Amino acid sequence: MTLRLYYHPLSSFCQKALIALYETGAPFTPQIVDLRDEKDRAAFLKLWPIGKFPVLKDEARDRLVPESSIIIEYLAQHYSGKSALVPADAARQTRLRDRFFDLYVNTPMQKVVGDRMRPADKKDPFGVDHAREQIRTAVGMLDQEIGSKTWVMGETFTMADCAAAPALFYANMVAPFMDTHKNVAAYFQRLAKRPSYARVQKEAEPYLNMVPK
Ligand SMILES: N[C@@H](CCC(=O)N[C@@H](CS)C(=O)NCC(=O)O)C(=O)O
Repeated sequence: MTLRLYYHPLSSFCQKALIALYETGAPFTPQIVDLRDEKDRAAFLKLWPIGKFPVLKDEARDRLVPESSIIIEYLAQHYSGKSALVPADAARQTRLRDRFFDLYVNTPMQKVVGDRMRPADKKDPFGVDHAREQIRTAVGMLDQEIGSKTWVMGETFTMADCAAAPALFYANMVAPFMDTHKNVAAYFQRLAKRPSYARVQKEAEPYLNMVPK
């Protein structure tokens, strides 16, 4: 096994990379990192001092690949199998939509959840309101766009869908949209049935009670 994924099953950005790994069918060794565990944390920081996962290690090519989108680009280049995670004829549009979900859904969702873990005197209600507003804007845009499509880029499941699935799942917890945005709700139902994401969700289930309410 040449690939090793450093990750946590609950993390939305790790789930994004995991979906891509399951889509490609590339064999890999999953290595759970518990950032609350001092030893795990220190070992992970030694590997990638930024301290954010997912990180992929490719022993065969002697490469360390951080950042979920870069991991997916790497898989698309070297381990794509039958999947077209970044289709050559629509690469820029795919990347734009991947950025869209990371920057305007996933990151603001993290802001809202992260604020729940802050001490009472360190909360940032203004930032949280802004983050929720950003999610609502992004979901509204997606609702207009996704209507006639199966996946974000049309009929092909791409990196953009890998980014969308976990981002939407958690975003719905902090700025619910299932009852108000029917097209996004239908799209999320399709994502939930996609075997790669269904597997990721099943693996995350035992940890879901760790999400701060
Ligand atoms: N831009 C990064 C974001 C990764 C990220 O934010 N990961 C979170 C988990 S979802 C993390 O590592 N959080 C731990 C921390 O910040 O201490 C990517 O796309 O991989």
